[in-house]
Amino acid sequence: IEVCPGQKFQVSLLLSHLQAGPTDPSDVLLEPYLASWDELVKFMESLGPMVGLISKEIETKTTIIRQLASSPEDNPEAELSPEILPMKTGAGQKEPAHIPGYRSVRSMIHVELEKDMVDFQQQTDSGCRTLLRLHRALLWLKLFLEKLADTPMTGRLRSPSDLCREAYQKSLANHHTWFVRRAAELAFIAMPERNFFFRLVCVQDQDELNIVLTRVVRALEEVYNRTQIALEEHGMLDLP
Ligand code: 1Q0
Repeated sequence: IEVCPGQKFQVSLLLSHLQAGPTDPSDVLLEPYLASWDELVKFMESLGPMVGLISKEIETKTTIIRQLASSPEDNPEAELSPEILPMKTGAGQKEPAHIPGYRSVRSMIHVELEKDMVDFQQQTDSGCRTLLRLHRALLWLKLFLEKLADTPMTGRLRSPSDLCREAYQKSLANHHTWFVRRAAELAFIAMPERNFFFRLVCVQDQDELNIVLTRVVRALEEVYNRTQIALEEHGMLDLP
């Protein structure tokens, strides 16, 4: 997969973040997970102000998890065992780059359950319920990219806008209020034509787009499936 110079969103970066996520045993590292979303936000920003609402929403969610991950007072073990923490080098600061409790999806689940931070009855800003929002959006993205990669044997290629709407109705829409579903309609209108995606990922035609997107979808799937299993095992697929 080529690196496109001068473009903000880089599909190669998205792919490498997604591939850096999975870790053993059946877990996903949070830092690359959130970095994948940073890259997707760059894509959204290239679509203009119509979808600004969505990139803001993603940034709000990633910021919540990052703040939890970097607040030492909420993470006693960060202070107990500073020697195992990756340190931000440079200024000689003793500030942890991230906290072990929020290293991965499973470690976050364990830390938050242990500290009774996950509310199964009402809405809070726990990392788990916040991750669940991003996780559901990842399913939408997977469905959308699968459809965009697909090259029908007969008939013409359908517009990304329609594919986007279909993917949304099968996934995220089920979790959104009426108002948010209307807002999503606006985002579908802003979805660019297929040629935009050729340029975005530096390919010439649909066959090449298929190759690139298939790789992204595989990486996405791995991250999605692992997160899904971890959340499911802890009864966290419906956190308010
Ligand atoms: C042009 C892109 C179209 C995107 C289609 C999805 C539309 C979703 C619209 C949602 C508006 C967001 C407003 C807030 C929603 C929240 O209510 C909701 C629940 O949170 P909470 O705290 O109230 O319980 N939040 C979410 O569901 C979070 C995620 C929403 C946004 C998901 C959009 C993901 C976009 C990814 C970038 C697409 C890149 C494709 C490029 C691929 C190139 C190879």
